[in-house]
Amino acid sequence: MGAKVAVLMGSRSDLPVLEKCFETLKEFGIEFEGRVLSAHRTPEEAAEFARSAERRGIKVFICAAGMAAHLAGVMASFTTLPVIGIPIASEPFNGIDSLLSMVQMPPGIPVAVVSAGKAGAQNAALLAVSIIATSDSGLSARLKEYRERQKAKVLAADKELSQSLEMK
Ligand code: RP5
Repeated sequence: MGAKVAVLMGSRSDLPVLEKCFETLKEFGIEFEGRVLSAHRTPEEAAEFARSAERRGIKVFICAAGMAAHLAGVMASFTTLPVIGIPIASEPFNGIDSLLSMVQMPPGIPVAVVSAGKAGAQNAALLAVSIIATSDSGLSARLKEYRERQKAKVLAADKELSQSLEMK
């Protein structure tokens, strides 16, 4: 079939943050490709990747980057595919720099920015699943089941806490 989601990171140092993203895409059986491509250090390669993505069957981009985090915006400038940005925390501003870079796209070229860091990595994968599920009813059903399992866990924790407090 080929990859449907492109997961890009600005540096190899971003990889540990993306574990949950890969795990979540695998959980839903979504084929993906992962690349280290930098908007600043490898601009030609990044542009070529973005330009060729649609004809290679990619449906969604996920771009993680820190510091002057331009990767998501640069990818979005070369493709009309949806682009999701994950702000990565890095020195010296702890991710505020990457967050502000990503949420300040000028009008006309959108980037959907998720939570910073590991929570964002998971949410980016789930958002990519949601986008692909708009034309895949089986995937949509699996996403609804995922939500139900999540709900059941919270309700179980709530019940357990209530019971333990009653015993005191
Ligand atoms: C960004 O600069 C990367 O996305 C990374 O988060 C940050 C630091 O990169 P390294 O110096 O660790 O390669 O481009």
